Amino acid sequence: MIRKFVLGLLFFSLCAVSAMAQRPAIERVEPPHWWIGFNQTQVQLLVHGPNIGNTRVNFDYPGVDLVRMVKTENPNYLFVYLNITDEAEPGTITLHFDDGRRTLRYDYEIKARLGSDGRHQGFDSSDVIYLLMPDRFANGDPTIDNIPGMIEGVDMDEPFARKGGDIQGILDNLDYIKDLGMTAIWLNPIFENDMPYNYAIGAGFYHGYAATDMYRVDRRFGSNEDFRTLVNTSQEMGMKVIMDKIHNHVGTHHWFIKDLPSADWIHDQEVYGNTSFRTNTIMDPYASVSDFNSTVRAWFVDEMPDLDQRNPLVADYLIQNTLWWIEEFGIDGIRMDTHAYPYPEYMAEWTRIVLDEYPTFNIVGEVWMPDVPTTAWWQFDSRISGDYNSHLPSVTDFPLFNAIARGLNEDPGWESGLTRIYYTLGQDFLYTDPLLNVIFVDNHDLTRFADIVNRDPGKFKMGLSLIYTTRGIPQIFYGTEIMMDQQGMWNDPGKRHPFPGGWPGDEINAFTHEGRVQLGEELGLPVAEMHEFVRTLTHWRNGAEVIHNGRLRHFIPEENIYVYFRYNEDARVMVILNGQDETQQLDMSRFIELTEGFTTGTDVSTGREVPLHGSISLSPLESLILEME
Ligand SMILES: [Ca+2]
Ligand SMILES: [Ca+2]
Repeated sequence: MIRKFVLGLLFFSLCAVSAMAQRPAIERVEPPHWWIGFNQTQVQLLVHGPNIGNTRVNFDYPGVDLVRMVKTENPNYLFVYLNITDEAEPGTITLHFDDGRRTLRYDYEIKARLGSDGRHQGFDSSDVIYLLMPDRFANGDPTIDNIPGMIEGVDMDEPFARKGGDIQGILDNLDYIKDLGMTAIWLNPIFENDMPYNYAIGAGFYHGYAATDMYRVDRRFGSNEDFRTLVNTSQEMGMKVIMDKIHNHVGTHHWFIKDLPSADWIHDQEVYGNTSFRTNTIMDPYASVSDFNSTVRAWFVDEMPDLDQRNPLVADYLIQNTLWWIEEFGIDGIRMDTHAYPYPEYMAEWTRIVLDEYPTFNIVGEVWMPDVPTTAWWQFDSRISGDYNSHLPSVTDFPLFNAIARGLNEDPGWESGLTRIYYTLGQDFLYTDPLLNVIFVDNHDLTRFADIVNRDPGKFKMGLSLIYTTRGIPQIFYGTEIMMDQQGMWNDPGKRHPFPGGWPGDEINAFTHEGRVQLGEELGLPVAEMHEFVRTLTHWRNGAEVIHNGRLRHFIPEENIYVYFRYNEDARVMVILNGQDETQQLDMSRFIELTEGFTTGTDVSTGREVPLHGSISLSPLESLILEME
């Protein structure tokens, strides 16, 4: 595929002479507009159109200077760097592109910034994040299921096809998410993904990770204005919005991939192949160069060309694209996809700049690492990353997820069962700030938690109890609150079934209590009870400051019972997880260092009162979250 691009570029240069004669034109300028008042005053305008690279730009606008023009081997590009000083007033810069014979005009708007009041709020351990996949949550506007001129439409029978979920569907159900108590919404990517599909090999791009335009919401989800409405409405309701971004790759049908600015815009797939996914090679002191390249410079999949962020034009483009979305829509946070796959130096610089411009903002990097050291390496100011500082506040806590998924299902032993969770958390000294870890029992890439615990309600509640009460920022994947499972489908679409009730004509509407009761009867699962459990825990946690930032102290599991406390000067919570599928007695005397002076604990979800001294009886797989008095 790369060879084709290179040949294409060669063709351009061979035609350079005749191209000179062709009239330059402007088809696209990115970013579409910019602002006055960033710390980083320079902005790169990517100007694209036939032979625009054969022009020179000039303009006259008080407070704005031309820094430089950069041409690439493709004459259809001109990169114009402006310096927008604080002296500039909002308005329109008329740019003149002159090829020596004629002049093209382009009006470029610079705006005043709106400020961060009620926007750019960041997220932290006081939040509970609801993750949803826009194509799979709810179809609020069937009139945009199929867009003339876009490659793929809706096919409800094909698992890898689009299902028609959209922004209107999310807006229609914000009340539901709010009622659950969620304080933040993380959307899987909303960028245009106008990609050809091949369902036979599972290549469907409903998930949004193969952008074809990084300044436009996919029209099958809605418009950029619809996204603005979603952000504003969510924020007015007290819910933050976290946007999913990808800087490692775009889709093969991205407009700039179809007309590459330069061969070094992306990595050559014929040289580096597809990624090994071995992101440990980034910090492995013994990693070979070829292994590093096979991770960082290789393509994620055939449909996702790997961007070369060492090219400063690419780096500037991506950093500005981020600032544009934050400033334009006022989003509160970013979840950076495949955070470990671009050059780590670039990721650090990107993160530093974003947080420098937006100090109240937060970013979680998807660092899907197998263990605590390789995860902790990625957190800001890490003591174990040598000279490298990622600047990244939040990391995805896959080690804790792995410990939960294994620990709930295996026989207890010296380091297995709930002890696995205990050991994993005991390595928190490696993190700069484990309170900022995003913690979860599943997400869009993982087996549904209902399947992980084989639909066992006790284990299901135990996993949720854990992420709601241990350190970190809990994230709930849409449908987990109704025990949604994969219905025997063991690929990605199985993890992302449409939410029942989100589609016109759905027989069961699980957005309502009646629907959840009905769904539970049909599946033989405590669907409504689980929803109420999640709802109760979320609302309780929102008001429980001791869980947000209190200290954590835990005890060596005995008989597969894991006990820990969250405590501060004002409150104390005791969590007891009975990992055994049998009734057990728990002698409370071992916990006297934290129970002294308290007499009773009241379970948050059931109201059951237990004495904090003597011995208590635990039901099989019982989880207790006790507010201590
Ligand atoms: Ca739709
Ligand atoms: Ca890469």
